[in-house]
Amino acid sequence: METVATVRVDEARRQEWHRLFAQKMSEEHLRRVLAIDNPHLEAFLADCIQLCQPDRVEVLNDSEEDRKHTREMALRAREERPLAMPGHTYHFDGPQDQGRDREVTKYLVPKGDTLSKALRQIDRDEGLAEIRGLLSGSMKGRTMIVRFMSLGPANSVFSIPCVECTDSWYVSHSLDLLYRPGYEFFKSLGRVKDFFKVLHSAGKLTDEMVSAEPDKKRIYIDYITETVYSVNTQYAGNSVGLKKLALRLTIRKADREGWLAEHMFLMGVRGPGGRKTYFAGAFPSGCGKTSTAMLPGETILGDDIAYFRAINGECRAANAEAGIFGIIQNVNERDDPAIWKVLTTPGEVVFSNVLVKDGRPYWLGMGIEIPNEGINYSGQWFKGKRDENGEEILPAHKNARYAVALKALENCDPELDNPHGVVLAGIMYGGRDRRAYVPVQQAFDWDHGIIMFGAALETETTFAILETEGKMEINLMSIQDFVSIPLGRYIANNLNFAKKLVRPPIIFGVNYFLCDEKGYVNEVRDKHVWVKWMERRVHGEMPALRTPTGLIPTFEDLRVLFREVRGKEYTLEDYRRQFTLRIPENLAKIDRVEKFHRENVSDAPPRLFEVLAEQRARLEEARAKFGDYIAPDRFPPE
Ligand code: SPV
Ligand code: MN
Repeated sequence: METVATVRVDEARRQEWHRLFAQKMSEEHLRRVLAIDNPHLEAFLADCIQLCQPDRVEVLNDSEEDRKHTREMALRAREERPLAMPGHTYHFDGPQDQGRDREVTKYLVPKGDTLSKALRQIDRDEGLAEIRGLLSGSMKGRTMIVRFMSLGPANSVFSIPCVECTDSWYVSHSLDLLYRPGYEFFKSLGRVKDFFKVLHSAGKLTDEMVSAEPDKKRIYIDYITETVYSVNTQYAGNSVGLKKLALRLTIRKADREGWLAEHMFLMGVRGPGGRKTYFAGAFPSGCGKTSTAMLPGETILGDDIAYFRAINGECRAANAEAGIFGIIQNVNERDDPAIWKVLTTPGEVVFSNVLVKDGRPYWLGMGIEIPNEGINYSGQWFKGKRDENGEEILPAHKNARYAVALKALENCDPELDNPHGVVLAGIMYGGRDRRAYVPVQQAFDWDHGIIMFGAALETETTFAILETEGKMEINLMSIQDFVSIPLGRYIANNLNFAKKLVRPPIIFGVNYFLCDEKGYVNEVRDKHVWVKWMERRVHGEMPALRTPTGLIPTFEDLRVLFREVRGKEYTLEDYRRQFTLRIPENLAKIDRVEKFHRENVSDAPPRLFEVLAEQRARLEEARAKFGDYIAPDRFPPE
């Protein structure tokens, strides 16, 4: 089968493609393609056109005029509808298209190549035949929109040029909100071959303008040609190829080139004297990722995907994206003032899968009474409505989202587009762990942090059961779904990265979910205290106590920080409740982590098992001396 990679470019073929483009594009748009002058790009566009057979092709550039055109077309096509607030719109995905779809997202693997068993995959020839069959003629009667974007700031060491062809104006609009424009960037690149390509078609649509054939939804990733194919889906995590689909390609690219692509936020944390220190953080969904990045008074540089490069011995970090596609559930005025403001004042926002009534959007946990009827992704909705399986349909989907540009936020960090990124001082990993890890601790060194907080990152799959072991799921570095290279190799790349750095970022483990018999040992906003402590630690400013699992804050420092940050009196009782070392729970965690890696990560680096064994030995030694539960104030200074 002929695909982009196998096309041999000769001038006669180029002339044929140009004639094809001329049939589908306006003169101005044809000129835009020719101005890039890249036969590899032209081959991709010609392939998309011949395969999907759109009536027209629009090639958009970086201009405000084209952004406006996309917004207008999304409304005209009824993929989005206006809300009462100026600039706000809403979009629905079909009932079976409300999230990333692991089942139908697969790697295309050529014969003779192997990927980790844990990754969903399909033979490349078979998969290409299937998805190209589904895409065949899918844009008849429609417009194909060609978008050029840059992952990472454009014209920088971080940038990855991307082109997405789609028949969805909602997808085009999402690209504008979430990524940096890349048309001029493409023009500056010459005839490069290395760029990411995405071909998306929403497929057949219902009267409500949602994908009508969810059983034919497929999302296939061809790492050989760095191409993503997506069909019969609209949910942005499946259709905006630059998000998690491109992340899978990026992890392979970073592996080849010796840098890291991570599922992390980036934030600036204020310290004494107004200084600002940059942190990255990895948390599985629903574990406090965006709320950490959005802490009031701090700045946000990114909320989902970060690139790290070693440059002159420094770890420099940049956001792959320029916007937020955030979970809206539980966003409320008290806990998330910055995002609340954007969602309730004029400006460009796309809401998806919320409830709409009288031109206003509603979502779960917004802290305001939700109407008893309205429209949502199920159509006309009323309280008590059930789906065909008899399940009650909630007013808004739990995975309802908002898309906004980061620049719309008051707390957006001014370094967002710095082509050199920012110097990263710290990294935090956090899961949902009721039993073992203390709320915050610093790793002894890079390897200890990468293994004990990153590779050992666990999260609870059910919230109900406290006692039972085995309800924890490992989601290493919170990126497991997207790791497109062998998992052990990915861990080894993380371990080795520090060797290129003079002062590697300090690694911390956080746990916002520790419980005792009375419930959570912390309040939601206590995380701000931990973040401030980390900021002080990376500047060597507060002493710590040395426990078998990491370095923890002293009671005295926390008293000061709780007063400063939260205006709260912090007691020795609070401290002991939160920071008592639980030896049996920590040993059980090590057992689970070791079992996971022995069973699932055939190429796990030997260092991983050494670090686990060292921590086990430290815990056993402490137990022999002090018993199973050790109050924090018994540990010595570091
Ligand atoms: C996530 O689920 O981690 C997201 C949203 O950031 S999605 O675009 O669906 O990946
Ligand atoms: Mn994410």
